[in-house]
Amino acid sequence: MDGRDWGKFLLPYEQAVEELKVKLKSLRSELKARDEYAPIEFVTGRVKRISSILEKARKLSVPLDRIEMGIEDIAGIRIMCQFVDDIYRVADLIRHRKDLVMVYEKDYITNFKDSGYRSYHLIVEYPVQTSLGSKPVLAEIQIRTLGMNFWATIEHSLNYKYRNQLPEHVQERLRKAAEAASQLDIEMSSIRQEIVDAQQEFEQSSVIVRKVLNEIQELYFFRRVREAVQFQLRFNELWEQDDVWGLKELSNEIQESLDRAGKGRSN
Ligand code: 0O2
Ligand code: 0O2
Repeated sequence: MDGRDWGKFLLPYEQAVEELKVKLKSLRSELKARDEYAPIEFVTGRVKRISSILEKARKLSVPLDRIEMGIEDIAGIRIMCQFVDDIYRVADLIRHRKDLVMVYEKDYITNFKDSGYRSYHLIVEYPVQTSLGSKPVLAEIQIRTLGMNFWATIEHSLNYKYRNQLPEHVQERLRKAAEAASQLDIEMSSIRQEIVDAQQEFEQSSVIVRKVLNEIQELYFFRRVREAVQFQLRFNELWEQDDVWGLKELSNEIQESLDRAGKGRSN
C-alpha cells in the first residue's frame, strides 16, 4: 500500500458508477416511454475492489501513483442487450453523448479473445462534479448480449476459483461453449429478423387489401357494375390464397380500368 486514503481516492469512481448507471437506465426507460424499441436489457456497475486494483497494477506494471490513468476499469459499467445488433446501437448512442468523452474502443466481438470472451468495450472519460470542481475519471463500459454475459460470468467465477490456472482441456471446453453461445446469438437474431419480415409483409398486405376494396367501390360509383363484380370475385380468390403479389397486380388492373373510364383518379 502507498499510504493513500483509498476511501477518498475511490469517491469520484463511486459517483461516476452511480451516475452512469442512472443515466443509462434512463436511456432505456426513455426509449420505452416513447414506444421505441429499447436496445438495453439491463445495466449493472461496480467499483473495482482495492485488492483487485492492486493486483491489476502489479500485473500491468503500473506504478501506484499512476493508477488513475493506468487502470481503466476502476469504474466499470456493464450493459446487457438481447441481440448483437443492439450492442452496436448502444455503442453509437453512447458515442454521441455530450456528458462523456470517448477515449477508445475494443471490439471483442469481431476479434474475440483466445479464451472465447466476447463483448464490446468503450473506455470513456467521465467528468464527475465534486465540491472541489470537475474531476475527470476513466470508466470502462462493457456492452454484451445476455448470452455473452452468461458465458463471461461463469468463466470469470471458474477462473477466480482456480486462480487463472484452468487446465487446457477445460479452457478448450470453455472456448467451445463460447462458440455455442455465439451460435445461439446468431440464431436468435435470425428468428427476430424473420418476425420483423413477417410483420412487414402483414402490414403490406393489409394496405393493399384496403386499396383494392376502395378501388372496387370506386368502380361501383362510376356504374361499372359488371367489372366491379368480376374484380370482386378475383379479389376473393386472391385474398383466400393470401397472394399479396396477385393483389398488387389486381390493383394495377383496376387502376387502368378506372383510367380507361376516363375518371383518372387514384384510390
Ligand atoms: P462477486 O464479487 O463475487 O459478487 P475480482 O476481480 O472478482 O477479484 P473486482 O474486480 O473488484 O473483483 O470485482 P468484479 O468481480 O469485477 O465485480 C464484482 C461483481 O460485479 C461481479 O460479480 C461482476 O459480475 C459484477 N459487475 C457488474 N458490473 C460490472 C462491470 O461493469 N464490470 C465488471 N468487471 N464487473 C461488473 P461476481 O463475479 O459475482 O463477483
Ligand atoms: P474484472 O474482475 O472483471 O474486473 P487484460 O486484463 O490485461 O487481458 P485489459 O487491458 O485489462 O486486459 O483489458 P481487457 O482485456 O479489455 O479486459 C478488461 C475486462 O474485460 C476484464 O477486466 C474483464 O472484466 C473482461 N474480460 C476480458 N477478458 C475476459 C475473459 O477472458 N473472460 C472474462 N470473463 N472476462 C474478460 P479484468 O480486470 O480482467 O477483470
